[in-house]
Amino acid sequence: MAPVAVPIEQQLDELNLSKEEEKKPDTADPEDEDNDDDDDGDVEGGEGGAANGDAKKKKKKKKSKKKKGGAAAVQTDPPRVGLSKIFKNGYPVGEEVEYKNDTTSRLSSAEMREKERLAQEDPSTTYQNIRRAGEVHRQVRAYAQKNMKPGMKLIDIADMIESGTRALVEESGFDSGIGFPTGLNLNEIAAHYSPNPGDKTVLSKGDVMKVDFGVHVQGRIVDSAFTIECEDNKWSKLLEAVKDATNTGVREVGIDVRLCDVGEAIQEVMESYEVEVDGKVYPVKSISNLNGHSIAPYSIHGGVGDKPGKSVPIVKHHGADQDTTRMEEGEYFAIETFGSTGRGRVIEEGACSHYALNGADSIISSSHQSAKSLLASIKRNFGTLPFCRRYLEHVGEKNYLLALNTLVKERVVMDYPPLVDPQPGAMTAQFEHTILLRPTCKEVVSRGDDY
Ligand code: HZT
Ligand code: MN
Ligand code: MN
Repeated sequence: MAPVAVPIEQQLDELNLSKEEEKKPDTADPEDEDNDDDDDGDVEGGEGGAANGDAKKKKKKKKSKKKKGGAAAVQTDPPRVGLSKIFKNGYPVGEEVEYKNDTTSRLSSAEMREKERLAQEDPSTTYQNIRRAGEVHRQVRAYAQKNMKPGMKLIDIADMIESGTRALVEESGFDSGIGFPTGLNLNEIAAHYSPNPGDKTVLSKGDVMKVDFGVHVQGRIVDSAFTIECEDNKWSKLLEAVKDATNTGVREVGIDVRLCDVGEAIQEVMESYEVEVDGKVYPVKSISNLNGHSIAPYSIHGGVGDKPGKSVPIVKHHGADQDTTRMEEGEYFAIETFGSTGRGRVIEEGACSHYALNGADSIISSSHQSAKSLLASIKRNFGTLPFCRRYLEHVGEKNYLLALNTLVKERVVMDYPPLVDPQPGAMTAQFEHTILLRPTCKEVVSRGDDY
């Protein structure tokens, strides 16, 4: 956007979004049509209905020149304009996809359309929260994709993503914020690596990095991830295989679809690829012990109380291992697949960064005073949302490591260590989308023009 660095305060000023004005939002401008607000059940084409809209952008630009009173705000560089300032009549709709075997034609069913209308009116089921989170994810990752460069510290990449998320989602207590720690997973690390305070790791030429971050609005979490290759293109076939596998998962999922059938379809596509690097040919394997998952309000793994969430396999299971559980209307899912040129199985290895309160059982609190007070802080600041060590520092905790380890030992807090393919030289990739199983169609809320 801006060819030379313009201070954020100046950019906000030019948009008439100085700090005072940010606090008293304009009333909705009925003429302001910069969102695709059509919930009339029509399915948009293959490319994301959300992140495109060039024709409308021109209109938006013209309007934004009118600076006084009800100006349609545009985004700054870096992104710091809260999305409620930009979208006043609803957030962009994700990619709407017809169910694969829609024999009863949910798309045109008056009953299903009425069900959606009612869902939209209820604050607990409205699609506005997840769509707002989805648009934050698209805008933040577009900025990250443009600005991540070799030589940058992972901690600065994480800060870039998290500062953007906090600003665009208008972080506020439990109402909106970061959904879970930013995963920046290099090479053989498939998931759950986030730099801890003081981490000196640098992104280097040739690195393959999985960027996995989350945004929530009223507990509705968008969980979406992509893979980049720093400078090189050696592993582009691996990235292509995993993107294809994830899109296969997105095509297969639906109301009454068995979880095991999604896994089988994903593996078939994933393992139809091989990649040649430096004269060596590697078959691509689906990482057999990683899964997609359901997502419930404030619950990234989809579990609610004692009830576990649903896992979406990415390999075929046999006999008793098959999960014949079916997906249901109204459910949210993270469809994520991981490919590897190594063993195709991950182990837990390395320093832990990701943690979350153990929501399942109500466990007796620690006897140690330091653990008790850390637990109170975790409950107050994160509730059931996952957090990392950097986020503990962000809320002012110091010298928390002993207390944190105590809570993990007592199983009050769960730890999620990095997940690594242990075969030497293994390369891994991931793509992930959040989808919503609406009555009329499925909506890929995180779809963009990038992936
Ligand atoms: C756990 C802790 C976090 C959920 C998947 C995932 C990143 O592997 C059921 C199936 C963040 C997320 C999660 F801090 N995990 N998606 N994106 N990680 S998971 C899981 O633990 S639970 C898969
Ligand atoms: Mn994820
Ligand atoms: Mn996930």
